[in-house]
Amino acid sequence: MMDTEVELIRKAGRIACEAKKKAKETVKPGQRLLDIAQLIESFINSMGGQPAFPVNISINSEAAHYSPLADDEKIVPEASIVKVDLGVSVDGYLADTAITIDFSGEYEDLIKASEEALNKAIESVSPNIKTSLIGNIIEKTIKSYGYKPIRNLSGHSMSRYVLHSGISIPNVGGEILSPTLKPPILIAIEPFATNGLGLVLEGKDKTIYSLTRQIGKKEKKFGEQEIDFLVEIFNERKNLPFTERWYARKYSLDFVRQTLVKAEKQRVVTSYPVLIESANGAVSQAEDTVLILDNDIVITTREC
Ligand SMILES: [Co+2]
Repeated sequence: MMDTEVELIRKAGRIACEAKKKAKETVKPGQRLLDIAQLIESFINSMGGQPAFPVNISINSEAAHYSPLADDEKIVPEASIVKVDLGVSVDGYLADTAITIDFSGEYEDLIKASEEALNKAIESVSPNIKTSLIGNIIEKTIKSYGYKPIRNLSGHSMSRYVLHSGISIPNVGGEILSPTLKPPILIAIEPFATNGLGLVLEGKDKTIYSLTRQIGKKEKKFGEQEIDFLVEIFNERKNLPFTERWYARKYSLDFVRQTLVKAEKQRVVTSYPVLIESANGAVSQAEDTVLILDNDIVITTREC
């Protein structure tokens, strides 16, 4: 990996680290989710990055993949547990990080469980480590608190413009054919802990999308304005996730929604339904991005 690439990866990490601080200050009961997401995303832009994906604000038993809609009126509930998961892209070089905030006074330990699991997992990372070893450590740590790791959510390797580039970092042990993390590699480790069953299911809401392929000027089955819209998304995002919010000013919200439904039917777009703990358990999440080089390990989202 070239020094210039390492620099851009670290810059993305630094911005994500600052954005996480901002999130901690901003998220409060009574605040609109829409305002929080917009504030964090604008902050990322103002620092010279772009959101790697729409800011996720997942509440209570929602584990992941809820980003406010363009006309969202939801507010952060009193006595809730809130996960903010955010990502930064600097010229396609990525950082991914998340925090959990408790407003109930009940879930301090649940948060500690995922945070300690993350810290221990990070300490264990070395070049060529097996991913199953990381999963083992996460599972053990979360169980030592009396909670369950969410077994069907995992961390992931990342490459330029690709948020999930092929290798999963499990939150449980026991995987037999486990890949090794051969440097140079960029990974996100993201333990989720719950007092529920340790399994997420897809909910009804869909708020996050990505393109499945490059869009050309002469797509069949789409009208002129639809093509302009999809090409614009491709130029800005490549295959990185996006939200209707980012386009609902230039185009009408109805047009954006209709086109996304149509594009999903044509398999030009894929969506990520909100993920909810199967027993409606409370969920905590901690996440950082780690760059594994031959002779250095950098926790990019803690460099601020
Ligand atoms: Co992630």
